Amino acid sequence: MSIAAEKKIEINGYKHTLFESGSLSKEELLKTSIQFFEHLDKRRSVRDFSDREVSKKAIENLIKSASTAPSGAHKQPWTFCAISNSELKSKIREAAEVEEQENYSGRMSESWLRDLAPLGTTMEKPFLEEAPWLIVVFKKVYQLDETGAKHNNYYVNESVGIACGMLITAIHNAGLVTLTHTPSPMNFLTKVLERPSNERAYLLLPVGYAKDPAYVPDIERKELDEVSQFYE
Ligand code: IYR
Repeated sequence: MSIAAEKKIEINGYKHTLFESGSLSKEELLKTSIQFFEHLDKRRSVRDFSDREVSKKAIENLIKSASTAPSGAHKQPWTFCAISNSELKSKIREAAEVEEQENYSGRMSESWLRDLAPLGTTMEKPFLEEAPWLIVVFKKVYQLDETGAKHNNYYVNESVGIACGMLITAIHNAGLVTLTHTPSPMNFLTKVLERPSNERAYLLLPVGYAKDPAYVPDIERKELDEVSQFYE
């Protein structure tokens, strides 16, 4: 039995609000955790997109989901740029392929290329024009205030990485597909999208429906005992 708790209180002079969680029974916990795993286990990186439209509203909701991620000192050091404009998508494809040409024909090691071979990736990136939306995630390495003074953000890579994971999960949950494209180096995105000097491109996610049919590499995930160690 718990006592009715106050909704708002002060701790050390700072406002706090009651955390309301939906705690589950032991059985419900097992059921929902396995169901969520089975749902996430269906996610695959897909490179072939249908030209079926995805509404702006849906993309906004996906970004709102990603932006619920935890971040260092709650700085939320990210900007999600959502692009459906065809000219911009073509510009991005062109610039990404210039970099990828360099990557695939010299910058990447032989062993890296061998590791990628089963995934069928090449320097050609048609999905950058075919997907109805591209989401380019930028990290904010620092924040500028009204006076132009710089303020630090904390654990920026960790924070933005977590937000990207949540974005990928939201995309999958919406029945859409994506892949994590990391054109390297990515600074051309700052120019094409005219981003401010405190932002650096972090990840590019094309978003849309999968082409029907679409094929993905026939690969397996590691088993639980290969990715975990329990200390009881
Ligand atoms: N950035 C390149 C190469 C690439 C690298 C890895 I590691 C991948 O898992 C997939 C691709 C590209 O996007 O093609």
